[in-house]
Amino acid sequence: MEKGQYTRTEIFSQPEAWSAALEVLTENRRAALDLQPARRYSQIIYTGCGSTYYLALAAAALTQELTGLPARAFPASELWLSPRSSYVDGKTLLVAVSRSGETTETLRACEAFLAGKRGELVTLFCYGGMPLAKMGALNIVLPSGQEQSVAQTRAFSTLYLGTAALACLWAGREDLFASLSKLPEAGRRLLKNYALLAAELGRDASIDRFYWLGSGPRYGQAGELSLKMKEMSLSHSEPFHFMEFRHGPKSMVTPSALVVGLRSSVNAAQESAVLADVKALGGRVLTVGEEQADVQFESGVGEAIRNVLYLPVGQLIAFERSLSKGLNPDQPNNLDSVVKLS
Ligand code: F1P
Repeated sequence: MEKGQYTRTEIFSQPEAWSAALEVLTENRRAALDLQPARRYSQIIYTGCGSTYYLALAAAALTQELTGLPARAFPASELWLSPRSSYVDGKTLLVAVSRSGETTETLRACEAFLAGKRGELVTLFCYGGMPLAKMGALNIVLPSGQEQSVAQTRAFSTLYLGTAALACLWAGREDLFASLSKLPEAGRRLLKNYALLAAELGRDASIDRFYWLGSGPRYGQAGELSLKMKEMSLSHSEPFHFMEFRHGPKSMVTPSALVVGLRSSVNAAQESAVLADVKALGGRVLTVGEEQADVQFESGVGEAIRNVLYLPVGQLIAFERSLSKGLNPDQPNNLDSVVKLS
């Protein structure tokens, strides 16, 4: 087996996985709408572990932005072991996201939530027949996110797209829901146009630290890309909200640092100013965004629903760095594909 064969296939097949997922979400549209979160719940909570916790962060920010309903994200272990510092009173819609559908912490969090009669559960996962698949009032399986690799790439972006679709539906934004169908083509273009740039950066051994900046609905993506860089290439990597970078982490900027800015359009000026500071300190910068960026989407898709496009090139940089260090991104150091506790 060639090192990274699975991960390469999984990264490059994301557009097809997204198309298949959108078909499943369309099939579940009525059931999702019938939950009527804005009318029936005081808050929505998203949860997962590792990658799917970062997914929960991204999904919560987007859901609150679109629906106006309070939405937060917690690691499943927090909901399971520290419910009092997590939940607030009032009927809750819990959305549990898990590639495997059998991560122990996620199952325990869902069991405790249901036992505590806190509200209703929606589950999103990639493998049918797993414990999580039967626990929700609505259970959505996205098999196109299944993958052989331990480090999530296709699973993350496909499950994330599922949460973005739910957010559009729950916000009554059928227009945004419909335009999700433009994302697979935009993803294909990104993977084609920037694979070489990602390879150059991934193979650049003069880079010894990575910072991923993202704010609002993009902070979760920053966290996920940082985790990919750690899991696949064993590199120093950290995510920050854009403006937070000046409050200390900036001290780490050297010519060997690469700062990847997942730049929005709405706050482009402020976010670009942070990246300009990094450059002035001699750090290297890669801007990713819809327009005027090193990695440019030009998707024509509304800002709220194109955050999945920030993922592919960052995943490829981590993938290429892993291979250039002689590692195998299909089987990261110390990791299993599912954390099962006794
Ligand atoms: C969650 C998870 C992954 C991580 C690793 C171990 O799995 O923590 O996020 O990358 O593979 O498992 P799941 O609940 O999403 O299946």
